Amino acid sequence: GELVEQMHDDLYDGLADEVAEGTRILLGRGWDAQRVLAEALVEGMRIVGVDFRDGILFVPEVLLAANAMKAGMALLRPLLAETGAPPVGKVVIGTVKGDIHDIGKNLVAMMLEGAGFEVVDIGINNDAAAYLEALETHRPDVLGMSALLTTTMPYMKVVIDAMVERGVREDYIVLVGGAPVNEEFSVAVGADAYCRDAAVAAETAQRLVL
Ligand code: B1M
Repeated sequence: GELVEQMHDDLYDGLADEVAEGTRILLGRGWDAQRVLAEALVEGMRIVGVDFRDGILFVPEVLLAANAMKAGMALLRPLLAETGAPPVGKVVIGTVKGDIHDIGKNLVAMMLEGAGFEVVDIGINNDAAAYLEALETHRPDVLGMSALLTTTMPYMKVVIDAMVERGVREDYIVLVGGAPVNEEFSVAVGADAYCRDAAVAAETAQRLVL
């Protein structure tokens, strides 16, 4: 409706308070968190992405839009992450070296929490040593890697090769995702599965861990 379109505009304009307010109103109308996320926030960011690609928006504007999206996500987080279930496993997740995109990864982390996983988020721009160190420290069941750039996604193979070299590849389920990643790529780099979106990531992690 009108409010959702207004939220797309507010996200586009980087208006964090307005996006947060719109999120609150939709929740107040009884929308579930998934629907607010998909129809208001993710769709709004998709529109930003198109104009970014076409050179209508630039990095500073898109950063503001990302900030506004995060304001909405912060309100959805407790709803998406709430779970009655006992912990089903542990996940270490991070964005690969050279890549600072974190919205998709953050969403995946929230959905994994909602599916009952304990999630250790190691942030952005992780080199292979950082991933290996996190695996050793936290001993998760699953490693999740995110990449949003065609230039950074090959780094997933560097990380997996480093795991093989260290002799620990088989100790973990490796899931990969991000806009440029696909099934074929995930097979080529030696991951266990490609996850198209956050919901699929949560389902896949559950399926492979149990
Ligand atoms: Co960037 N950027 N960006 N950017 N940016 C893209 C990715 C781009 C497609 C835009 C475009 O041209 N249309 C393009 C990449 C082109 C390419 O590689 N082919 C691009 C570019 C070029 C760049 C810069 C190089 C621009 C520049 O500096 N000239 C630069 C690179 C910086 C760097 O990383 N070194 C850059 C910078 C930025 C900002 C900092 C301004 C900002 C990021 C802010 C932030 O994340 N904190 C930004 C943004 C916001 C985008 C777009 C517009 C939106 C990304 C996003 O958050 N989407 C993006 C355009 C687009 O994707 N259409 C774009 C929403 C999010 C919910 O979706 O991240 O796909 P997504 O995550 C999904 C799935 O992919 C999946 O689940 C998520 C939820 O369902 N998933 C996983 C993601 N990770 C997963 C991990 C898993 C599983 C599933 O593990 C198990």
